[in-house]
Amino acid sequence: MRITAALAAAALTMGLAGCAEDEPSADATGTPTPSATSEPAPAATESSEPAEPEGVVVDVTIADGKVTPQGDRVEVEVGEPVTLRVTSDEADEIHVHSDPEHSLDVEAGTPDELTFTVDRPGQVAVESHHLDVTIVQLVAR
Ligand SMILES: [Cu+2]
Repeated sequence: MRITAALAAAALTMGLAGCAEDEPSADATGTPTPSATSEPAPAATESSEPAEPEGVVVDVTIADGKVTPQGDRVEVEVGEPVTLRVTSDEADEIHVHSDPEHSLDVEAGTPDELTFTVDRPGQVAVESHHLDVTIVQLVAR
C-alpha cells in the first residue's frame, strides 16, 4: 500500500513537474522534448480542416461484403469534379467505367479517395470489382 501510494505520488509529481517545465524550456532551450507533450496540436489542425472537395462527393462504405450506396443514380455535370471517398473493411478495387477509365485500389481499413471528371455526357458505372457490384451510376450531362 505504501509503495503504491508513493509511486502514485511520484507519478503525480512528475506529471505536474513535466507540465510546468514544458513551456519555459520550450522558449529557453528549444529542445524537442516539449513538443512531445504538445502532440494534440497537429491532431487538432487535422480535424479542423474539413477541406470539402469541389463538385460531387460520393461517400462509399464497404463493410461485411456490402457496399453503400448500391446502384444509386448520381447526376453530375460534364467536366465537374467527382470525388469518391471510400472506406472499406477489406481490400477492393473501385473501378470507374468512364473513358478514360479510373480505378482506385483500396486497402482494408484505410480510407482513400479518387477525384476524376466525366468528360462526355452519358452514364458511367462505378463498381466494386471484388464484390462485383455497381456502387453508383453517374449520369453526366
Ligand atoms: Cu470495372
